[in-house]
Amino acid sequence: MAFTNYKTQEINCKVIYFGAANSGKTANLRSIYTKTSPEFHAQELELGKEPGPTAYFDFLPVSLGKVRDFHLKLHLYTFPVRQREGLLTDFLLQGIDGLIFVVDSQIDALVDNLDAYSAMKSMIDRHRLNFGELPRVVQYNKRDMSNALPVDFLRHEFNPAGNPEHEAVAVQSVGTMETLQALGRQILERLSQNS
Ligand SMILES: Nc1nc2c(ncn2[C@@H]2O[C@H](COP(=O)(O)OP(=O)(O)O)[C@@H](O)[C@H]2O)c(=O)[nH]1
Ligand SMILES: [Mg+2]
Repeated sequence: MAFTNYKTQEINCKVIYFGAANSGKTANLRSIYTKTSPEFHAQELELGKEPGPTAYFDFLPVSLGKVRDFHLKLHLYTFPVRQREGLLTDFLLQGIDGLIFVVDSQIDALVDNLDAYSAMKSMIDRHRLNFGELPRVVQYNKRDMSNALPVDFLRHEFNPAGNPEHEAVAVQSVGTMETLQALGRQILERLSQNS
């Protein structure tokens, strides 16, 4: 749940990147880190040094700028998909304000994507979060790969509800900021409806 600190005039929101192992979640955070100017970095971060599966989770706090008189801070986490229950899952899912599902567009990754998508939905159900109401964005990543499936096909599988979506090449920082901004907009709309 978004946390507003009136003293420091900050709205803090929690955002989770879901997706199959190797879909590019850490690559998204790296890209966001390089795209946000240093003065907006709430603190230095230590993202996994090696590419590949993330053992625990990545965390990156970023500021998306000012909304009215408040600074919007997004706390970005990547969700290690092998982790499906337990304390870490509870901690990560508690109080989330929005989610980004990262699809690896490659044909060979389809089964892993489908598996991650259904795992995400059932985790959200188990934590009694309403999947239909959570601000969310679907990202079709790795669009640079020659074996990428057509977006129409991926949309049918991973975005049947027609939520905001973006194509991306996370390692080239293409589409990563747009994905996050699309989510930020939905989170703000939600906050203004509830206030
Ligand atoms: N070609 C290409 N490779 C990517 C892209 N995004 C991520 N990768 C690579 O895919 C691998 C897994 O990415 P990573 O961010 O570690 O995946 P995670 O397990 O979801 O955190 C790494 O080797 C990345 O360099 C992309 O858009 N295009
Ligand atoms: Mg990772």
